[in-house]
Formats: sequence, structure tokens, C-alpha cells
Amino acid sequence: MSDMRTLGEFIVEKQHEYPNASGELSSLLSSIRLAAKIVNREINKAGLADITGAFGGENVQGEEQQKLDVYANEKFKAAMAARDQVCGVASEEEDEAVIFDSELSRNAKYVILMDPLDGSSNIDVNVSVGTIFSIYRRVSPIGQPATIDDFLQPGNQQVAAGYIIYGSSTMLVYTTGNGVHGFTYDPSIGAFCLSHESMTIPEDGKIYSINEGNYIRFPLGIKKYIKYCQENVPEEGRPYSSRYIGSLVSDFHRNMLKGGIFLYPSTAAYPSGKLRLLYECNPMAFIIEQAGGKASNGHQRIMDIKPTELHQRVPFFVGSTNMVEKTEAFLAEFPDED
Ligand code: AHM
Ligand code: MG
Repeated sequence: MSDMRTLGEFIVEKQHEYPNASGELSSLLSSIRLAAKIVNREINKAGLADITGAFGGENVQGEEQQKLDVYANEKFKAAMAARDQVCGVASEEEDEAVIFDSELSRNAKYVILMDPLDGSSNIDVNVSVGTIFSIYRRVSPIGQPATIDDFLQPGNQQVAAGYIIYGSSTMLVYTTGNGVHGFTYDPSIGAFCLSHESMTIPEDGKIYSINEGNYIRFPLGIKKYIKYCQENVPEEGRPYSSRYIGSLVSDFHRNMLKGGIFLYPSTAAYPSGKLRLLYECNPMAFIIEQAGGKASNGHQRIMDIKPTELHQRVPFFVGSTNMVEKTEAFLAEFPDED
């Protein structure tokens, strides 16, 4: 047990990897860690909501209960606002970016973009959900309020990104551009403990994750890729497995550990794909690349897309390098005819 390290210790230990670091990023990651613990506590109680008062309804004291995604948004925002390392937050839960305007936060270097509770509809059925975050250095002058340009940066400018998975265990996984590290929450001591140092995704995998209910309206190349997975047997002799939880962080996390691909192409309901470039795709792309995998919109590296709006959606293919490249090859070989 002597080499057991907590997230807090690990962050301090790694700070020397950034010669110009002033400790602000470390402190920012600590704010995320704190909000994650608070949200984790509430999610764990979600099953009790029917007994103590449903979220969105009233509890036994007659107080109105917040829905958990709104609650998570508030907690993460409050954690960011409290420590003055960020000058603004953009969230999937908010129409506009939230600009912090205290004197200290005007001098802050970072902005954060987040999906505070992704896949929140899964909570009702006791399936894992997640928080996703992405941190950028601002491009507007320090000393002034943040501007929209601070948020509309391509993913290749990310300073850090990560996710928290509220699953059978709660884990926090993050990168600052020097590999990917995972920490499992130990509720008995209230700490995230290093459990997965230097995570890597296998180059190839046997799992494909896609909502096949949308098959009829998928691009031709994606239909062909799915057929390829169904008809071929990977080297190990067992067919590809289809695994789709419908909770991005959970599908991503499983594929990261086992090897696989997650696909969300354009569909009838979502002609540009469903997932959001800034809150979901860019952070996951940074993490997967740092773990040795790949993230693409089918034709282009996700992190090279220049965002034009906060809530922009993109088709998203992420996971084991060889599987993502195969998908790109099918899309190039079988373009749609219109
Ligand atoms: P949300 O941000 O509204 O929660 O939607 C995102 C979720 C992802 O977690 C998941 O991968 C996807 O939506 C599932 O979508 P679908 O139900 O269309 O398959
Ligand atoms: Mg989401």
C-alpha cells in the first residue's frame, strides 16, 4: 500500500512537468475533483429520489428538488467560480457562455467547457453516467472579461481534458497532454486513488458501439462498416461484439480499456450527428489520442475542426486507431449519392 497515491498528490507530483506552471491548473483540477465528489454523492442517492421526493418534483419537506443535470451544472460552475482560476465556463446545460466578472477571475488564464452530466436519462434506470470537461488557455487579454473567442478554439489547443464516470465505481480520468491517468474513488476515505496510470487503448478492438436503431438513415459507408464488423472475425477467432450503453462516457471508457470503436454518425434526427464538438467530442478526442487512439468526424481529425458555435454537433468516430481508420476508409470508398 506504500505506493498508493491520491489524485491530489499525483497532480502536485506532475506539476514539475510544466516548467511555466504556476499551480493554477493544478488548483483548477482540484476544483473539478471537489465538484465530482459532490455530484457523485447525489447520483448515488438517485434511487432514493422516489422515496424522498423525485428530482424535478418535491421532497418530503416540500422543497423542490433539482434535476441532477441541473444540480451537476450548478455544482461544477460554483466550484469553478470559487477559486478564480477560470474566467468563464461554457456548458451543455447553458445557452450562452457564463463569464465570471470578479477582478480576480478577469485575471484568470483559463476557460472550461463541460458537459456536467452526460447521458443523464440513464440515471432513472441505474446506468452509469458521466461528466466531461475540457480546459483551454484564454486567447483574449488577461485583465478583461473572457470573450466568445476563448471558447471557440479548436481541440488541438486544449490544455487538459477529462471525464468522471459515475459507475459501479466512480472514476476520474484525465490528461494534461502527458498521457492519460485514471483514479478510482474510495468513498471510505473520500479520495480518488491512482488505479490506472498511463492508460493506453489497444490499436485494434473487437467491440463496435453504435445505436443501430438508426441504421436505415446512416451514411452508406457506416452501413458497410457495420456489415464488415458482422461478417468478419477478428484474429482472436470470436466475432465482433456490438455493445451500446447509450451513455457516452461509459461506452468510451469500456472501449478505452478493452479496445473498440464508438460511432455516432449523422442520422435522420441529427443530420450533423448528435454529439457536441466542444463539450463531448474534443475532450474525448484529446484523451483518446493521448492513450494512442484516434478521433475523427469521418474525414478529419476532430481536434483540428475550428468551431463556429458553442453547441455545434459533429459526427463522431472514436477509439482504437485501426478501427477508426477502417471506418474512414469505408466512408471514403462508399460516399453517399446526393
Ligand atoms: P445528452 O448530452 O443529451 O445526455 O446526450 C448524449 C448521449 C451520450 O451519452 C450517448 O452516447 C448518446 O447521447 C446516445 O444517444 P442515442 O440515444 O441517440 O443513441
Ligand atoms: Mg451530453
